[in-house]
Order: sequence, then structure tokens, then C-alpha cells
Amino acid sequence: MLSTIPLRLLAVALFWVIPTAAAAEDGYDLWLRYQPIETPLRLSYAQRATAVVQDSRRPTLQAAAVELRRGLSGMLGTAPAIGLRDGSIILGTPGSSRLIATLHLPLKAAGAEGYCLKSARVEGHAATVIAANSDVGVLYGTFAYLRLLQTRSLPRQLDICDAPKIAIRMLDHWDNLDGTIERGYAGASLWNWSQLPAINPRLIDYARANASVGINGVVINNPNANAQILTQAYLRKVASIADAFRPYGVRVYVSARFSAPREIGGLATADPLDQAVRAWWRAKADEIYGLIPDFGGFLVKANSEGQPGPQAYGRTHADGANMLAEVLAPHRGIVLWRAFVYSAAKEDRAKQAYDEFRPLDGKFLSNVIVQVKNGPIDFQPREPFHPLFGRMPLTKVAIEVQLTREYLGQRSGIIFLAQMWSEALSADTCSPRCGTPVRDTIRAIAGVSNAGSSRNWTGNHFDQANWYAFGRLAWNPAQSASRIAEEWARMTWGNNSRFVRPIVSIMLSSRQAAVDSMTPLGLTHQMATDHHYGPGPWVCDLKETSWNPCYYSRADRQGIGFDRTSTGSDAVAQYAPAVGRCFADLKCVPDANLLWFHHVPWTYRMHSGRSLWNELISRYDRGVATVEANRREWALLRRFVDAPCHAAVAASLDRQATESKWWRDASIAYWQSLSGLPVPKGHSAPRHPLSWYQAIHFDTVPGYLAPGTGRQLSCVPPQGGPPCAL
Ligand code: GCW
Repeated sequence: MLSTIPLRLLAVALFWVIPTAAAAEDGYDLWLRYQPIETPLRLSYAQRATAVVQDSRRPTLQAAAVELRRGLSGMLGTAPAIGLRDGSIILGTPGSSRLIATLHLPLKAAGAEGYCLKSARVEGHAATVIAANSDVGVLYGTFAYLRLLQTRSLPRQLDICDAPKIAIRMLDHWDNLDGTIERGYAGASLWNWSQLPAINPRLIDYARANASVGINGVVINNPNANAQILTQAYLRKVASIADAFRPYGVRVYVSARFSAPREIGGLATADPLDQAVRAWWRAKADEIYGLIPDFGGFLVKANSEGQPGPQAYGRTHADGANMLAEVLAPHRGIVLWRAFVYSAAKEDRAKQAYDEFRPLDGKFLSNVIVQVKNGPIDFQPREPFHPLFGRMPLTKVAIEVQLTREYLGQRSGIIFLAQMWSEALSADTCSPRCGTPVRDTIRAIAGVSNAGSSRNWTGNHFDQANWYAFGRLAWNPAQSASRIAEEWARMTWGNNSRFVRPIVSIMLSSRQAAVDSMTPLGLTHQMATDHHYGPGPWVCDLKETSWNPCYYSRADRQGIGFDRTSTGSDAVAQYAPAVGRCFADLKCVPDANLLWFHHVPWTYRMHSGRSLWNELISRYDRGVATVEANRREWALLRRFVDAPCHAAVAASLDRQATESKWWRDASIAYWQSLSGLPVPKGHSAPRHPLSWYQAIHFDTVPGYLAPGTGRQLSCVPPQGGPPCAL
């Protein structure tokens, strides 16, 4: 058959196929696809990557060499040889490699986990060296080298040293022991407890993916923790995960339930100052380290949303955290103690974590890290940075962000989160002085994972970008979101600029579009109850006041917004004076945070000259228009993407477009019912009356299926309403 096709035609066909359409792609390989490089660049790179030199049997160095071979074979089309010659790549540390030791490289800049990539003459041969002070540094350097090839940016002469800016870079899984994932939108848990300790090869690929972006820790289970994870039977399984991850530099941590001594230890109390309780935890720590010598430590959610904690015994968060820190310290383990606390009794939820934790500054042991969400409420599309950053100078602090898009459309469409995280990381705390961004005040960074059992890991293909971006920002929190987006697009989809450019621009517009179409101008927490999918600004009857969207909007006939200035809750006073002063001042506060800090009349005059009412509606429309534009743009990119993958993303963008209109219309209909104002000229009225939107009812949605309740998905949309096919 082939012989009947004129050769000339075949050549033309191949010309179009190779550089444009990706090979059949199901997303499993993430950004580590290592697709063939186009000629002539392939030939030029191949000359500089003829062989791999790595003789050590140490597992991490072997993993690095295997990855390098895999990457080079895929991209260059031939497997590299072994041994020194022109074009060799030499991997190792001065301790593992005689050749590297003789080069006397200045590896100081690589620090404990970084690497240097250098072109060098080695025993008369032109070679490339991937060198580091530690084995994991070599592994990170290998991925960095491969990234240069993947993004077609390998310089002729290599001379790069890089090291992570934040020491602890971890993913937090909200995985339950029954296989469900709280706020998970990508299938079931990665950990198959009935199969463990047998290791599914998927877990190795998970560790590789994390190592490729420098993630060096994973919390295995939900901070709404089940104490069973601390039983011997589960710990053995956790140990097998730790064994599998170890070569990739990924340490394992566990969420510990504070009441475990009572629940699985047979004690009558979990009081952190009780000697028997302390002894129980000490023995537990010893048992864990017997199984997992490099166990990372415990993550704890205490006295928060019904989780047990030291306050039940009249003790403080510091008493609780220090008790655990003491038993972990001899093993060099750490405690990540979450500052996500609020209670019904008090008024402004945004103030509560600061009020509880700031007085404890200086009271935590040195192996405790207080883990603070990026904003003061809860992973909203936009929040100002959390006031605890920079304000606990005597305490180690971690920032926690959410990769899984609980409040940001969950599984729908494209929302690239790097800008949101950069915004928080680069916010100026003015503590101790102005010019001190959040990123300079933290010791660790944690991201709530969005990976699950879905073949493509994250369910939605573009959510892989959020995993990638998290790792890259954790490595260097000053890196620009656009550079990260471009890297990801090139590594994942290919380097054709006619494709990369529009993809990056879709990604970069997506987060602001989400803010605009859901909660513009500093509005927050307007999502439907419990599952947080879709709009629910009218909800006002939940018994926990601060779960009500109306609590956050404070909207009435006259105006909208939460007064957090001195005439209101005075949350502004929790920031350094220079920051708080600006937030409190209507002339200084950015539009983006206006309604977070101020209650203003609907007629309030914005910087744009428009009334708040008109501005609000313009923002919703801007959001909807951007989502629409992104959907159209994606449709034009069909020929660059494998068909099933293109179709899946297109369907997801369709849904996002429907949802953004739903958000826009439902929100405007509700605000209108309060303000009584007409929709300004040039903007359309909501398609349905408010009652239509209020009748939309999702009983449960993925990520919010209460384990063991047997509740099935149900959805009651009016005709033409938002999609039920979640
Ligand atoms: O964002 C909220 C989520 C809860 C979560 C909690 C937390 C793990 O709605 O599902 O529980 O935050 O961060 O502890």
C-alpha cells in the first residue's frame, strides 16, 4: 500500500505530521514526554549528548542516569552510549565521580540541593557535566538539563548553577484512607491501601514528576485525619511508599490526628501535657522512624473545623505542636502545624488565625513550622496575603496554596494558578521593613495536591500546569508566571511558536477571568454551600455564620463589601502599618481588593470613573468574554493537538463558558434584587429571574462525597441550566 503513495507526497505528509501533531497522547507522561526534537537542532544537540557517564550504584544517581537516558533516547532518537568520549554527559558529585572530583568545580553555589551544569574539557574530551554536592542535586540538575533540550534552549557553552530558594517544598494530599480525596477532582487516591506495600509503577512516575520540579516532600493523607494511619498496619504501607520515593528525594509525611492516643492508643486523654500521652507519641515516633528512617514528620490540623486539638484540654497550639516536635526532634523530623483556624463565636473570620497565632510567636520549638494559607479566608480566587506573613518573626512559617481548584471551577476549563501564587509570594509584608516580600519570610511551601488516579493525573489536562508551576515556584518563588507557563507549554505540547504563544496567553488570562466572572473587585466566598461548585451569593441561613456568602458580601440596598477598616472589623490593623494604611485608604487600596476591605455604596465612584455598580457588571462581562475568547482560541489550535486530547479540553472549556455565564447571571440577578439598579446600557440582563438560579441544586459533587454516606451524585438544574454531567 505504502509503495503506491508517491514518495513526494509522503515526504510532504511527514513534514506536516512530525513538527506539528503530537503522538497519541493521554496525558500520562505529563511534561516529561521527551518527544523527538526536529532536525537540524536534533543533530546539533546529539553531538553534545553522545554518551552518559555515571558509575555509582547509589539509587538517586542511578535514577538520574536512567532519566537522562530516557530523555535523550526520546528526544534524540538514539540511546546514548556509555563511557567518556566527545559529547559525553558526566553526572555525579565530587564524592561519587572521580572525573567530577578532578574538575574541582566551584559547587558552593549549588548548596545542599542545587546543581551546576557546565561545559568542560574532561581528559581531553568536550563534555557536559551535571554536578552537585548531593545526589538529589544531581537528579535535579539532570531534569534541568533535559528541560533545556525540551524547551530548545540548550546553550553552546553551558555554565549554570541553580539552587532552591525554599528548603521544604511539599505537596499535601487530602486523601482519605477509603480512597476518596477531599476536594479531589481527578479520580481516587493514588494510594491503593489494599494493594500496598506492593508498589504500583505509577507511584514511581509520581515521584519522578515531583523530582523533575524539585518537590521534596509529600503528606500522604488528609489533615482531616484518620488516626488509623498511625497504626502499625498502615505505617508499613506508608514505609513502602517512602522506600519507593526515596531515590527521587521525596520524603514522606503523615497528617496526624491529635486525638490518636485516645483513638488508637487506648488512653483516656490526648492532653499534650499528660505524661502518658507524651510517652505514647514518643513511642509512636520511634516506631515510625524504625520503619522510615527519613520520615519527614507530622502535619496537624488542630482545633479547626471539628478536628481535635490541644484547646480541648485548655492548652495552646504551641503546647500541642511542641509536644509532637519534641518526640520528632531526635529523629530530625518536623511538625507542620496549620494556622487555618476560625470559630463561630467570633466575628471577622479573616482575623481569627492572626489573633490566635501571633501571641504565640516565639513559643514554638525550632522544628515546628506554622503553616499559613496564602490568604486569610480560604483559597479564594483572590485574597490579600495573610497578615501572619512577616508578623511572626520568631517562628518558622510555611505558606500553603491549593492546586486542586476547590473554589476555582474545580474540574472545568483552564485556570492557571501561578499568577495567584506569585501575587501572594511577592506581596510586600513591610515586616520588618518595606521591601520584604512574603517569599522572604517563609521556610516551607505546601501545595494541596490535585493528583489522583485519573490516567492524566489531574483529570483536567491543563491542571498539570498547576502542578508544574507549583514546583517551579517552590524552587524559585520569584520566577515569572509567564516563563513557567511557557516552559510547561513547550515541554508538554511542543515548541511550535504558533501553538505555544496562544496557549501561554490563554493560560495567563485565565486566572483574572475566573476572578472577574466569579468574585470581582475583592468579593469572596460567594460559592454554593459545602461543595463550593457554582454561585450561591444569596445563601444566608447556615448555622456557622462565616460559611454564609452573605456574611462576606454584606450586600444590602445601599451597598456592598466588608468593612475591615477601623470603622469595621479593623482587620487592616493586623498588617504592618504601611500595608494596613494603604488597604484602609480608599485612594490607595487596589480595585482588586476594594470589597474585601471596604463597604461602599453601589454608586461609589471607581478609579475608572464608573460607578461601582457599572464596574462590577463590566468585570463579570470581562470575565465571561475572556473565557469565551479562550474557548475560541483553543478551537483554532486543533491541528497542533492529538484529537482526543483536543476534544477533552474543548469540552471542558465549553463547560467553563457555561459556568462563567451562570456565575455572571446569577450574581447580577442577586445583586440587582438588593440594589434595585438596572443593568447598565450595553450589558445584557441576566437570562433568568433570580429564583431560577436559586433553584439550581447540586446535592453532592465530586470531591465532596461524604465517605461512607452512600450519597449518590444528584443534580437538579432547571432547563438549560448549568451542566449536570460532572
Ligand atoms: O478549604 C477548606 C476545605 C476543607 C479543608 C479545609 C482545610 C481539609 O473546604 O475541605 O479540609 O479547608 O484546609 O483544612
